Amino acid sequence: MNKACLFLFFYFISHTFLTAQNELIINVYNRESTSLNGTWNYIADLYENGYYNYRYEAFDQKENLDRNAYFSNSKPTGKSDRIEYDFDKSKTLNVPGDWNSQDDKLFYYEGTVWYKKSFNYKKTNKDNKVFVYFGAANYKAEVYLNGKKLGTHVGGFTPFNFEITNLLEEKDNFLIVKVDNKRIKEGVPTLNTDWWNYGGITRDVKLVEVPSTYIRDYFIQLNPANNTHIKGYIKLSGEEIANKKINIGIAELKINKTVITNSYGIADFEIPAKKIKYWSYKNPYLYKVDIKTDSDEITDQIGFRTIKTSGQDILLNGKPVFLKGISIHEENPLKGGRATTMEDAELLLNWAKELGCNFVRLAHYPHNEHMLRLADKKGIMVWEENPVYWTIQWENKETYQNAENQLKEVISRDKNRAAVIIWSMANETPVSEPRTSFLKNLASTARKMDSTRLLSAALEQNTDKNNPDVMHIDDPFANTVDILSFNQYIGWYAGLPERTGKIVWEIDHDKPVFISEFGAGAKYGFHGDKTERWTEEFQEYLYEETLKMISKIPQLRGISPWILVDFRSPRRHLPGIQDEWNRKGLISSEGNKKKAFFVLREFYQSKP
Ligand code: GCB
Repeated sequence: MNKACLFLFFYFISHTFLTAQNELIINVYNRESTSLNGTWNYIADLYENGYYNYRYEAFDQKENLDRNAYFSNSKPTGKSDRIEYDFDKSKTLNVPGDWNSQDDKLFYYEGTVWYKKSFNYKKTNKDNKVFVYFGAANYKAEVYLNGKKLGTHVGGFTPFNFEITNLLEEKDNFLIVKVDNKRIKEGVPTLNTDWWNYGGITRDVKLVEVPSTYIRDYFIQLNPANNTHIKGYIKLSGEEIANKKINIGIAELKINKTVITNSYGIADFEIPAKKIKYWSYKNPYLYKVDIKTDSDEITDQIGFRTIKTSGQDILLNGKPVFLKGISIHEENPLKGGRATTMEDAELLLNWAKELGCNFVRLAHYPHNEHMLRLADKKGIMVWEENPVYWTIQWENKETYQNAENQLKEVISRDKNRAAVIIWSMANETPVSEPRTSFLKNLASTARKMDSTRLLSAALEQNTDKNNPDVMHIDDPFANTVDILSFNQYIGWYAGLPERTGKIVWEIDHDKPVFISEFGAGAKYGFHGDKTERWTEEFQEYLYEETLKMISKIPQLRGISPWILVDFRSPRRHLPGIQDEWNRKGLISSEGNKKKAFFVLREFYQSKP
C-alpha cells in the first residue's frame, strides 16, 4: 500500500468506528429536546411472557405482530376478548431511576421489566428527524415504538439512540422498553461484582429533534503537540453531508472559522488560537463553542488543557500535578439507589471537594453525563472506567465486542470534557495472555479514538517470592498504560494496619504511579480501639498507616482511596454492620463523615 492509500485506510478506519458502528448523537443536553422522564407504567415479567410465546419463540422475530407481545400494547377489543396484560392499569416507576429502590418487591429482582410511556409529539419542522435517546438502561434494552422494534442495546452505563422519524405519530405514541438486568457470564460486567445490580432505565430519556442534515458528533480539544492550536473534527449525519460548510466560532478567542466536509460528512480542522485560558482544577475555564451549518447549530462549553506524562510525572498544562482523588460509585444513598440527576452529582462532587480532592475516580463504569458536566465546571479531574471488572470471558469474541462498544460509547460521549484525563480499561483483572491481549486491544481502540488523554487500568500488586513484605507490579499490561495504577488492601484483606510499616515497594517502571484503591470498612458511630474491625478508629488507623506507607513510593503521583460513600453491595452480609452495604465509605450511608474522612482531608491539605 502506498502512503496515500495507507493514510486513507487509517482515516477511514478511524472515522468509521465513530460513525458507522456508533451513531451516537453527542451533547444532547444542549440540543432541542423533549424529556420523556417522569412516570412510566411497568410490568415485572420474570418469565418473559411478553417476549416469548409458550414455545419459547420470541414475538419480535415473527412477521406478524402478536397481541400477546407486550410491546404491541394491545387492549381487548370487546368484553369477550382476552388480553392478559394492561400497561395502563399497571403500576408506575419513575424514570430516570432504578427499580430496586422504588418498589420493595423489586429490591432483589434481576430479570425483565417492561416500561411504557405514552406521548404526543409535534415536530417543529416537517423535514426534521426525531431520535429517542436513552442516557442508559441496565443491562439490556429492547426498544419498541408503536409496536415496531427500534433495536437493542447492551451495556448498562452508556447512552444510545434510535431514529423514530418515520414511526412517530402526532398523538398517542407508545414507547415500550424491555429492560433485562439478568447477570450473565459472558456479560460486561460479568456475574460477579461488588456493587448492586440496579436495573431499569437509570438515566434521562429524551426525544431529540434535529434538521434533516445535522451536526451529530465533534471532537474539539487542544492539539497535544501544540497547545496554541485547537484541533479536531466535526461530523454531519443525515441527508446531505458532503461538501457542507461548517462554521466553528469561539468568540472569546476571536475564532471564526469555516471548514468543508468530505464525502463522509467529516471536516477536520486545526485552528491557531491566542491567549487561551487553560482549564485546570484551579481555574476550570470553559469556552462557549458554537458550531453552525446552514441548517443546524449547537453550542457546547469546552475547556482546553493538555494532559501528559513525562517520566514519573503527570503534567497538566505542562506542570506536574498530584491527583488528590477519591473513588465514587454512582449512588446517592440519601435518596436510595442510583444517582441520576444534576443534584445527585452536586452532592457527590461537593463531598469530594470538601475532602480536598482535585480528582475523582468514577468507578467501575461510566457515570451519568451530569457528573462529567459538573466536574468540568468545578475543576475536578476525572478517571472514567469501562466495566471490565474481575474475571470476564477473555476469550469470547462477543464479550470483547461488547466491552469495546461500551468503551467507544463513553469516549464518544465525553471526549469533549476537559475534566476527563484518564480512560481506564479495567479493574483488578487476573493476569493471563488472553486477558492482556483483550486489554491491549481495548487500549489501542481508545488511543485511536482519542490521542489527547492518558490510559490506565486498576491493576494489582504482587508479593515477592522470597519476601512477602516486598511488593512489585508484575503485570505485562503495565507496559501499555500511561499511568501505572493498582489497588492494594494491605491492612484490610492482607494483614492488619501495622503490617503497612514493614512493606517495601519495588516498582521498576519509570511511570507515574497511582494507587487507585485502598480502604477499610467501618460502621459510622461504631467506636472501639484501633485494632477492632469495623470501628471508625480501625479505618482511621488504616488511613494513617497507609498514607505513610505509600508516601515512600518515589513515583507516587496520586491516589483515589476506596471510597467516598458507603454503597450497596449484595456481597456484604454481616448483620448489624454491613446489612448489604459495603462500609468502606469515608461518609456513611446516612451522609455522616467518619473519622478517616478527616485524616485524608488533612493529608490533601498538607500536599502542595
Ligand atoms: C476492590 C474492588 C472494589 C471493591 C473493593 C472492596 O478491590 O475494586 O470494587 O468494592 O475492593 O471493598 O473489596
